[in-house]
Amino acid sequence: MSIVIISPGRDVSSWVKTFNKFDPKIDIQVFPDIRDKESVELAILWQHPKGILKEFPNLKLICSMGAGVDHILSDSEIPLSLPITRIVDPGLTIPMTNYVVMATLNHHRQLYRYQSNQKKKVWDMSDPELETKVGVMGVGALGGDVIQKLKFLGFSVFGYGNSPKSNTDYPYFHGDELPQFLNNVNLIICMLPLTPLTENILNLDFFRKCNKGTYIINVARGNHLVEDDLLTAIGEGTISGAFLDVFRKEPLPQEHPFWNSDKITVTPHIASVTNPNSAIPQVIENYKRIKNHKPLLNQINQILGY
Ligand code: OXD
Repeated sequence: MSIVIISPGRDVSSWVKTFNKFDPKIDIQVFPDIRDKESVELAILWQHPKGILKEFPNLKLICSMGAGVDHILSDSEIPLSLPITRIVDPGLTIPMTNYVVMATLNHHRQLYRYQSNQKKKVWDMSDPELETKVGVMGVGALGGDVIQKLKFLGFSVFGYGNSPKSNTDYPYFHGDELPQFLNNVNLIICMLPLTPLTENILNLDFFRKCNKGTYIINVARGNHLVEDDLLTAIGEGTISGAFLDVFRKEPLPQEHPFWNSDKITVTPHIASVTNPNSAIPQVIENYKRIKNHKPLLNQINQILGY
C-alpha cells in the first residue's frame, strides 16, 4: 500500500520528509521513480502527465496538492468513480487573503502614485483614497475569508458565484445576475474555480460591462482572463489596471507585454503556496478514511468542477 506524488518539475522532497514525519509507516513513491505501481492507492497530483493514472490499477483516491483541481479534471481519462479531494487549509487561506488585501489596499491607497511621486519629489496631497467597492467572484473557502477580512477593514463587499446562496452577510449575486454585480463594484477580485463555465470569463465584453476605471485582481487561474482583452480594456480606459498572480502560460514568457505595462503588477503565482506541514495531515486522514469507507474531507464534485 503506498502513496504516489506526481508533480513533474517540482521539488517535492519537503512533502516526502513531512509524510515521513507524520507517519513513517506510509510508503511514498515519487514520479518518475515508481517502484511498484500495483501498490499505489492514493495519488497526490500537481500538473501530472495526462493519462498516467491508468498505470495504477489499484488507485482509490486522488488528492490535489493545492486548492484548485482544474489541473486534474482536465485529464479526460480520469474515471468519474474515483474520488478527488483538494486542500482546504488555513495555511493556504491566510496567505491568500493577505495577498488580496495587500493588492486591494495598494490600489485603494494608490501606493504606485506615491512611489512614482517620490521619484519625482512631488508632494501631492490630493485624493488620498480612491472610492473602492469590492466585488469578489468565487465565494468558497478562500473567497469567503477575503470577503470577511475586507468587510472588517471597512470595505463595501459584494459576492458573485455560480449557485444561489441565502443568508450571506454581504450582497450576493449569482449566475446571470453578473451585470447587476458589476454595476455595484469598481474593484474585482477573481477567485473562481476554473471550469468550462468560468474559463475566459474576464473578457472584453465583461470589461465593457464594468464601471469605468474598474481595477482587476486575478488570483484564480490564468485561463479566466483573456489577456489581450485586458490590454485593450486598459487602453480604452474601461479598466484602470490589474494585479495578477496567475497567467495563461507560466512562467510568464519574457516577451509578454504584461511585464512592461505600468498599469499591471505581475507576481509569479505566489499568492498562496501549499505548506506540506499544514496540508499533509488532511491527506493522511483521507488515506485512512478511504480504507475505512468513511466520508472524505474536502472532496470535490467532479461534475461541478470544484
Ligand atoms: C492552488 C494554487 O490551486 O497554488 O493551490 O494555484
